[in-house]
Amino acid sequence: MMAARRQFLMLGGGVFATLGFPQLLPAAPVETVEMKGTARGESVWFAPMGLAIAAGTTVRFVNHDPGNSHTATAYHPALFDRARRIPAAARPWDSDFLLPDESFSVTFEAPGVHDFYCLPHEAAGMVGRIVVGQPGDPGWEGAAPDGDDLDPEVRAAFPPVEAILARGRILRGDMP
Ligand SMILES: [Cu+2]
Repeated sequence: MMAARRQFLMLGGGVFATLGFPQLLPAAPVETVEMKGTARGESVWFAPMGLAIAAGTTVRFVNHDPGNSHTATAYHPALFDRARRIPAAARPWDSDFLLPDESFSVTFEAPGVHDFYCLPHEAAGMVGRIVVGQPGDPGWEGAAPDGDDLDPEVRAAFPPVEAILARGRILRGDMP
């Protein structure tokens, strides 16, 4: 009688534990890219500005600049008629304007180099690069060739793909 009751309690505890801790289930990976700026807005940037992720990772762009609105916008002809700088297999994406503390998430699937910019601050060098997977992955598409679409200062602001792959993430202070 006692044994049977103990067995019942243990079983009950097991069911409770399973239902009570859903966070123990494996979650899809999530990374954060912050939009930042100095108090008077002389300088604005993405942090990190270079990020290496595995396919299937969701990146959350969050505006942590109290003084400015920002966007995270993929370079793509469907968005403001820009030359494509994301893999052909990737869907174009655009956060639209994010007010301070607002955020926007994108899940990256296509292997390769995904370049993006902030609509009002591209000319100030507010651009970023996300590298999904690595060269040799099926369908990998490397960095887009530098066309006339970009000012030389903007081209120079993209962290090199090799540096992103080597370090995982590149912050503004890591750039030469
Ligand atoms: Cu901006």
